[in-house]
Amino acid sequence: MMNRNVRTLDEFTIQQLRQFPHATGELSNLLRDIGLAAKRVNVEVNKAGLVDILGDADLVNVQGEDVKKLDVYANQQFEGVLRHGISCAGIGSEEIDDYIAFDDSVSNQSKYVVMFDPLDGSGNIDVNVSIGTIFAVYRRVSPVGGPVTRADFLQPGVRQVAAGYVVYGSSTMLVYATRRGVNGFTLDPSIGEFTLSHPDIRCPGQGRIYSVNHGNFFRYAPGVQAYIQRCQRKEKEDGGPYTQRYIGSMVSDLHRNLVKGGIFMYPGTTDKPGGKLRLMYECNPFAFIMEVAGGRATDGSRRILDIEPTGLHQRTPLFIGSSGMMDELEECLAAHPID
Ligand code: P6P
Repeated sequence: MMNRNVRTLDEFTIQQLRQFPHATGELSNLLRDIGLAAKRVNVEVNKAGLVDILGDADLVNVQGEDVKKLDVYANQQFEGVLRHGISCAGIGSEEIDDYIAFDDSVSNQSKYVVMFDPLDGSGNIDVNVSIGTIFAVYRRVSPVGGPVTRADFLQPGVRQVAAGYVVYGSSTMLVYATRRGVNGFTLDPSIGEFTLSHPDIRCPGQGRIYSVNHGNFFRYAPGVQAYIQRCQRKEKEDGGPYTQRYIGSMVSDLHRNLVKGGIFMYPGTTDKPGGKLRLMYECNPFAFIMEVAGGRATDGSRRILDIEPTGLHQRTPLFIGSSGMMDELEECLAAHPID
């Protein structure tokens, strides 16, 4: 018996559209396009161990990292649906040096640009750890009708119209946020559709999970070390004990902490003070999602969404999660100021 109460991503975005009669439907179309690309990537991720799509593609991306074939495939899928859709004027991608202006008569009429990491955590592909896609949607600042410009992409995260991620895990989920809320959709293989499974996701104000790479502990600032040790000392009467969970795949770590509550940290280190994670297509999207869900995200001193970007691929330290845990982190950082 078909459960007609279960809404697909398409039905949900159209229903959202009906609440705004003056909306053009472009954003709904864009989110459905992203859902289509995610379904195609999911097929390949699920069979990655069976076909010759594993292993290096003998390519190196702009980050100087070995590009896995699945990275290339995922990038092609997301670029393809956005280029051939009617709702995106151009893209920026972790896999591509510079932004791409689609610059055709239809795309130039669109008011949105999209930045994405097509397959984050791809170093985990060969060991079957969950990986993900991360995306951010901005309204272009250049005039509709012509090709997009660099200024359309170098906008602070606070100007995102929507942001989301896909986690290719034990089940495949697409989670996206607009200012109206965060909603999660689980792919139902029996009908090949993303179906609403996590309506109105809220991040608990307190959690008991802290996520950080302990291997870098002695390269973190004193305030970060102090907070980590504060987490380790938590007892029942103080909201603990805490547990340390770190998968090494940002989408998986952040999805868990968003739903259950927790804090994720990728701090700067003595050798890499700027951190590792990318502002435009990793940190900004998750910061937007987390804030809509009631959490917070900073680089240790500034709100992530307020950072004025200077480059498509710039890195930033990231502290993100439950608001109460972020408050405690900031107490530790303030008590150990970096001179
Ligand atoms: P580390 C994966 O390579 C990634 O970009 C994120 O998905 C993940 O959170 C982070 O790097 C893990 O980095 O240095 O702790 O292995």
